[in-house]
Amino acid sequence: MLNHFLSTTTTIKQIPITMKTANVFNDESKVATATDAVYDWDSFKFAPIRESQVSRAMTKRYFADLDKYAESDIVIVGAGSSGLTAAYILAKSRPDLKIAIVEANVAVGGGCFLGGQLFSSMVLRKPADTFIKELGIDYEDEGNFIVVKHAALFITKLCSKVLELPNVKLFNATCVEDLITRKTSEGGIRVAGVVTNWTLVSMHHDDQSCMDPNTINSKLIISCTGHDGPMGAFCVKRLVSQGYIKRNQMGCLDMNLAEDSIVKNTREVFPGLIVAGMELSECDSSNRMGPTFGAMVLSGVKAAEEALNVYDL
Ligand code: 48N
Repeated sequence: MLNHFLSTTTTIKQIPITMKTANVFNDESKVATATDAVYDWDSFKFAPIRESQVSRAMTKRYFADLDKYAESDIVIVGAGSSGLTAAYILAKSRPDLKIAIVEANVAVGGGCFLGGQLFSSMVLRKPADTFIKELGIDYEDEGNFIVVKHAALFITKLCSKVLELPNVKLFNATCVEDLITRKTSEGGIRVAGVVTNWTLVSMHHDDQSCMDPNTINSKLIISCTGHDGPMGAFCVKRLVSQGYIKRNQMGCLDMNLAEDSIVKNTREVFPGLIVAGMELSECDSSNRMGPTFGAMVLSGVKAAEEALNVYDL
């Protein structure tokens, strides 16, 4: 590739390069990578395909996943920093569990693609550096806290590690728009799954003819839907609307108080529902912490531990 670039560029200094030439399309034994392949751009052609093959390749797999995860062991609502951390810990420590992640946005990350405002570096207070080390991400050590050079580096590395695990399925651009509940033998109520729809449909139920939802049954929901955004704190707000729990809104910013209480209070807030990350502040009135993410990460770790300790999964 570089050869081609060099051969057509007179201004670039000729860099001596050794390129393994491999006919990347015909000689299977020598399938080169993009950096060492030499493409003959003049006669370049992709292998032929029919559009229906692409459609079937996508839909066959998606519907197989819908079928497989229609009964999940755990559903994690929200693929922000706390939700993805919980998914990583659970899926890695319990490869026997089926874990569905439902994320309303097309993209994962929630508030964690930037460090804060429009600044990209991400601050995590110790001991959250333990998780960054686990992911193998470089950081700068500033004593009581560490700095990852870009928040997107953290969340994309975490997401790729989660999606590489065979027992996880991310349903993105899909929103949890209600909860499945069941009466318990003691006469109470427990959460027993989620009700989902395409996010664009969920956001327009009032201005289009009804499009009914889909469902995922599961033993446990871990809700990490944050405090912000069009559906922030969804599961807490849904239980509040039914009068099952009280609503105590997020408190003002106090970094030290906020991070300690979010991690300490990560727990099952209702039978069948563990809440983690900033959604918790919407039921405990914890302070907000602003642009520091250590509590999100360790809240996700704690939610995973609570799930394994409290539930017979
Ligand atoms: O990043 P968030 O919003 O949530 P957390 O708790 O993982 O991290 C919170 C963190 O980013 C902060 O808020 C920082 C620390 N700031 C604090 C402060 O003081 O301001 O991710 C939540 C995810 C998002 O990706 C949403 O799209 C998604 O949840 N989501 C949903 N997904 C599916 N169904 C829903 N109903 C839903 N609601 C939100």
